[in-house]
Amino acid sequence: MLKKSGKSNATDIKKALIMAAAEKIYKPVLESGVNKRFINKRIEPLINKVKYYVAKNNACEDEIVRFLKGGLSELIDIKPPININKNAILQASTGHKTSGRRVIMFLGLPESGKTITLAKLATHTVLKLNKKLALVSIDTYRIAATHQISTFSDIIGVPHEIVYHKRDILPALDRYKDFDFVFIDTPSIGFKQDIELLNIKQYAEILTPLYLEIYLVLSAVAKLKDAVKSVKVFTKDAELKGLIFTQVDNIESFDEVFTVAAESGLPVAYFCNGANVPNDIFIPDPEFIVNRLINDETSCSEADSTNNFHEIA
Ligand SMILES: Nc1nc2c(ncn2[C@@H]2O[C@H](COP(=O)(O)OP(=O)(O)O)[C@@H](O)[C@H]2O)c(=O)[nH]1
Ligand SMILES: [Mg+2]
Repeated sequence: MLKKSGKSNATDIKKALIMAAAEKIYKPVLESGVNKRFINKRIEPLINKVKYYVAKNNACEDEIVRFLKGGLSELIDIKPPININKNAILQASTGHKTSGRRVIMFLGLPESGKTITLAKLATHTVLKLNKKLALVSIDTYRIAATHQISTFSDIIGVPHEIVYHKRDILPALDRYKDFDFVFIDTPSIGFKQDIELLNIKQYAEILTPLYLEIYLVLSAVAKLKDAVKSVKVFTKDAELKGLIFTQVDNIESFDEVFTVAAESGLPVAYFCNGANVPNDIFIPDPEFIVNRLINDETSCSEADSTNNFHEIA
């Protein structure tokens, strides 16, 4: 057998080192829980491209790492309905106008953080962006829920309505037709509560002509299986605009967040990182999610992510 020259040995070692660096990035993705179909369709082509570049000997480690991170970031779409970042203050004060009233509904499993998220977003919208907003709750299952929404409306000084019957929802919204936003809080629904799911679906259907925007609120601490299932269940009953992940302050790994966002193809609107209203909400950056998924220690912090500006969708 021919002995390898010193030069080709060095090249092989370099290639192996580059592949090891690449593997450090894509391995957590393969192990994140994303399904096989998604891996075959979206992840394998990225890995194959990396292998090709390395085999052709025309890439260095930095380039490969950047390429992979960029490719993974592209799998996450970020689209907040309302820009709550710093620059938004500027937008509001220069009279940036949205086109007509927008109706936004928050759906999700029990305790996923719907009401708290609505409260955070409402506070930013009213106090930071100076928008006219009303709150409507169709969560009439629990007395505490109606109390929660009325107390909160009083705090930020916005009108609110509790709607008990489907026939009352359009007249209620009509009272706020010259408003910029109406946020709708909904009852917590489990997977198996078919009647309640149907009820929400019927509300959504009534509100479809008003270009209802529905966001699914998911707890990042939920089991992956449950999160995937709730996306499935809720997309069956309503057309979702995007996802909001709460409790990201309570997770170490971003496996679930990445998997649910990438696999569903639904845009991520916000991350919530605490129960503090209104501060614990921010618009994440796709790179922030990827860096937390692969545990990159040099990755950007939440603060960096918060500073990244995203246009209003
Ligand atoms: N640590 C943490 N707790 C949160 C977050 N969002 C909501 N919570 C808590 O989760 C619980 C349920 O929130 P709530 O908005 O009432 O949930 P809902 O049933 O979906 O309306 C409350 O105790 C909140 O304080 C978050 O981002 N981080
Ligand atoms: Mg609630």
